[in-house]
Amino acid sequence: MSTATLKIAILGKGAIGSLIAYSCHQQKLDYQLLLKTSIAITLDIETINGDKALINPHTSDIKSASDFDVVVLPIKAYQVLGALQQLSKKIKPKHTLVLLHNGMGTIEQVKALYPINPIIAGTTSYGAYKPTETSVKATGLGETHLGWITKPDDNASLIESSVSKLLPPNTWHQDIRLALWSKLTINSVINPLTAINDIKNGELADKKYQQDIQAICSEVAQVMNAVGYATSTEALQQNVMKVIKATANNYSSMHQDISFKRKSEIEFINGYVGKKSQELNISTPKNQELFTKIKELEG
Ligand code: KPL
Repeated sequence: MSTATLKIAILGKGAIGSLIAYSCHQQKLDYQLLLKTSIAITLDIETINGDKALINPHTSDIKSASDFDVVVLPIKAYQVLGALQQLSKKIKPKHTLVLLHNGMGTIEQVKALYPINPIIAGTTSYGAYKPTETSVKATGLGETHLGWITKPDDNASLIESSVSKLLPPNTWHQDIRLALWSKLTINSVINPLTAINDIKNGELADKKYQQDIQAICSEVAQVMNAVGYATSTEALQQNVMKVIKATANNYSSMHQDISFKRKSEIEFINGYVGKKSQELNISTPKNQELFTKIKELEG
């Protein structure tokens, strides 16, 4: 394994997966896109600066992927397990798995399937959407938080430098779970409230939503404290309000999922808060209420 030969596989051609493919293309990295079928595709990318590019990534059928060192999973949380099962014949214990999605709960699933593999978990605030099947428009230059869940004995820094090229700038965390909880709180508030009220993120700054926001943050703070992360309702709320302002013009991913009648990530967001709270005997009725409402909207 050397930097020049580190082979990257990217699962799917979702918005973030396509941005990663573009990043690999620009930096001339050795990469392939793993798709359900290995059809030739041209991805039409528009960056945040308005630059446009057409790229023809090397694609492989997920079941007959060429060799790789690192597989990046920029897919929805509920797709992770199924995708890894489909890839199971190709995944060897030395392969690094990179989880990159909203919500929590997949680390436990992946560790159960691949107890030996190096695993990186991450969260990114890059924004992008797909106006068509093969076009991607970046809506925000974000930052990426990454950390090892299972660190390999060898080559960790080589893998880190390679993964750091995908969606820079990056912060590597000793304990990525804290960063994941922080993002989970943001998503527990913004995603269901924007979807239920059919609004853009920025509208959540209105006075009428503050009681709900406080209730969600208070429940998440109790769960976080119980799992060992000292925080307060106020600290979480302040952070959520910052993101509401920074992403004021966006429709959240859950708003988009519900509007386009797609499955949402609610089970891995407010559902995860609910699951953890049950294990810890903490009551989280607001998160439960939002979970139920989104499930009804999913139909
Ligand atoms: O991650 C997001 C999402 O929409 O899923 C936020 C941060 C809420 C931005 O819209």
